[in-house]
Amino acid sequence: MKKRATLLSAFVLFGCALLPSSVFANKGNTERSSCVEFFEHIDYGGKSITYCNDVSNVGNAWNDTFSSAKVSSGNGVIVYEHSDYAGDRWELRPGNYSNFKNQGWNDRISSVDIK
Ligand SMILES: [Ca+2]
Ligand SMILES: [Ca+2]
Repeated sequence: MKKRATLLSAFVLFGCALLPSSVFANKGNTERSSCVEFFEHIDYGGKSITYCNDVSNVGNAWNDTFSSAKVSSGNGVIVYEHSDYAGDRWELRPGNYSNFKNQGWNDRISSVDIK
């Protein structure tokens, strides 16, 4: 346990040295948060928008439009079917998601919880 804690501390210090403090500010802790870039169409097509903080409502312009996404390294994100983190949820780990139809999530996302 002691070794694990030491390694974690080293990682956190290393991460803080490399990244601006604002990356950590949204959750008020030292965990590393992901950012997510959503795209209007599958295969990263159309318009895109990037979120690095929670969004309780993506707004009329983006509601039920996202069809693909890229999630940066970190703790991942959880997307919700409705605004205010309601309805069905889907956790996206860091990585690329080229077609939400594969997961039954095409044109459904209305809010986003950055982990
Ligand atoms: Ca779409
Ligand atoms: Ca929705």
